[in-house]
Amino acid sequence: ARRLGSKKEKTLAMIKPDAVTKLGSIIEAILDTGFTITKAKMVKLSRAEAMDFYSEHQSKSFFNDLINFMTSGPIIAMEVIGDEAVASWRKLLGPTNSTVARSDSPESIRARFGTDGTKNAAHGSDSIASAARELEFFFPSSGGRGPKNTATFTKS
Ligand code: RTP
Ligand code: MG
Repeated sequence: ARRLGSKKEKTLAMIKPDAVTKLGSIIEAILDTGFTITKAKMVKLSRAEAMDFYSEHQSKSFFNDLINFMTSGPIIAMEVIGDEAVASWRKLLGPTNSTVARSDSPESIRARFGTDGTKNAAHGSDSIASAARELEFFFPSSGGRGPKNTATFTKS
């Protein structure tokens, strides 16, 4: 239910290659938290696409490992809507490093489904501006051919 003073936001939730087989459990966790899933797409990113998506990290020491990991198999991108969805989804994700997540936030997605500091199960946009950029990356408003996205997944 929409509480007074709550802020409806959209964010990008992405299941990374190591956790795609856990799709069902992750969707369950997303819906149990009260989010609505409004779009979903499975894609295998090219190196150029992964480098574009994570361009903010291009100068980091872990960039090449990150790109190798993110192009190692398909990913699932989802548009998720809810109260303060950007921060709230990142809270459900837990700490970036899954080993840290298992000690600090054992119920989190990264604790439950991730492996280490690189293979960490899922991604969440880190700001409203990032969410807008990342949603446009996977779900361009220019549309394209085929049926329009109007279906949603939600728990009443
Ligand atoms: P994400 O963007 O994927 O949601 O993760 P995040 O905000 O929690 O962490 P960020 O600093 O943006 O890092 C992006 C992804 O790069 C990999 N990484 N590896 N080995 C390392 O030191 C290291 N640090 C980050 C992880 O896959 C991380 O999620
Ligand atoms: Mg990040």
